[in-house]
Amino acid sequence: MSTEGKVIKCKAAVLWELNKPFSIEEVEVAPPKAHEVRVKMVAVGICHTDNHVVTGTIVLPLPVIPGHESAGIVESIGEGVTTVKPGDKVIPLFTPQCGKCRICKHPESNFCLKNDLGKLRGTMQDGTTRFTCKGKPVHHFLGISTFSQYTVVDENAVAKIDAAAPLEKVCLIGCGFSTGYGSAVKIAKVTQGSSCAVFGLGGVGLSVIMGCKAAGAARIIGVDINKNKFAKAKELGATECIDPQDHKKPIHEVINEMADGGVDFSFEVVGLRDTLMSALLCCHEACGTSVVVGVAPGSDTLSVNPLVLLTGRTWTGGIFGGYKSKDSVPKLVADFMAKKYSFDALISHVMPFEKINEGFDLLRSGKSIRTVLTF
Ligand code: COD
Ligand code: ZN
Ligand code: ZN
Repeated sequence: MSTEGKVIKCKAAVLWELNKPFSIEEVEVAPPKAHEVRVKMVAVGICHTDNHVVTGTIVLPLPVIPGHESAGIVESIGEGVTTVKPGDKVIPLFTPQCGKCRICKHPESNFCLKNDLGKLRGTMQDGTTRFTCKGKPVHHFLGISTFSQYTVVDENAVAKIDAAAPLEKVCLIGCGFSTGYGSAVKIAKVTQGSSCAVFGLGGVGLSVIMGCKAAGAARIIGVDINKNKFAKAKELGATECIDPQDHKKPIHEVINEMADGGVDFSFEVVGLRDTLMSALLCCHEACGTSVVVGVAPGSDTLSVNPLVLLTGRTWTGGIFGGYKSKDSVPKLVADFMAKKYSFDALISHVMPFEKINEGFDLLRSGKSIRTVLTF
């Protein structure tokens, strides 16, 4: 029996209160309105940014259904949708690409003005919600809320991908892989023979390493306070790994000494004030570039002596690896299908969706890289 045009009742992971486990609840998912798409989820990865919602580091109205790294199949489409149809394999996009705004028309930038990451309204682009639970509206996360068996997304926040793509793997293209890999190849534009330092060796940081390696970096220094992350980092291209706790000197001084005054490119993929500063200072004062990938919690701000930049450093950052999402995601999937890269080293755990709280415990205890939940 077709579900098109009807409310679907299904299971979703709802966060009712900060710092509490998710409750798997029955929710109602409204049909897509005009220019919207309802997607049946097949696989979803757990990214540390979802945990920032649980802890309140990213402040959203509650209750909310998080999740932003996924792949699924179109169940139905609203009026006027032309770029996907029921049955298509798709990846929801946490940074949309409307194609019309100033940013979409800019040749380089990708942070489309239709995004919800800046405002965190917790709604669809029209300001309303499509989920209800126990009679209450439930908020969306970044316009895609993928911790649900079914979700509704705006058409500009979903990309059609190769029908042969394995969804339980390419879901990582929805965030972690693209965010990290693009930070190296597209935002920093890492050069052949260069030196790089990557702070934070989680799913996103390891993807930065994959990007640095693909761009031909000669030296890639991995930095993490959890030594258990070093083996994977080396497998993926780190030439050496260091733990700041093993050094008396500040870690940026250690890296400056190791790399002839500082690395060419550094990446902060932790999201802490201290590591943001260390990453900035460990790149060469005259020719180094430092890329912000992580975000410091809450109101943390950095105070920087302008001399740090006056000498010639570049300090930059970006969302989703700088990729224009709707255009780039099908290409990133095509490159995966052509075996340009593999995600086997990144996916440490696969478990059923119902075990989502176990997946978050693994992330918080540093035991997983990426847990993929299957529906
Ligand atoms: N020094 C070095 N490494 C550290 C330190 C430290 N002081 N503290 C923690 N780490 C390491 C951890 O041991 C871990 O290995 C790694 O940092 C973090 O890895 P994960 O797996 O927990 O996190 P990721 O890779 O899933 O995500 C990291 C982000 C930095 C992207 C995320 O936390 C973040 O800041 N997100 C906000 C930015 C955003 O919204 N981006 C868009 C969607 S991702
Ligand atoms: Zn993410
Ligand atoms: Zn736009």
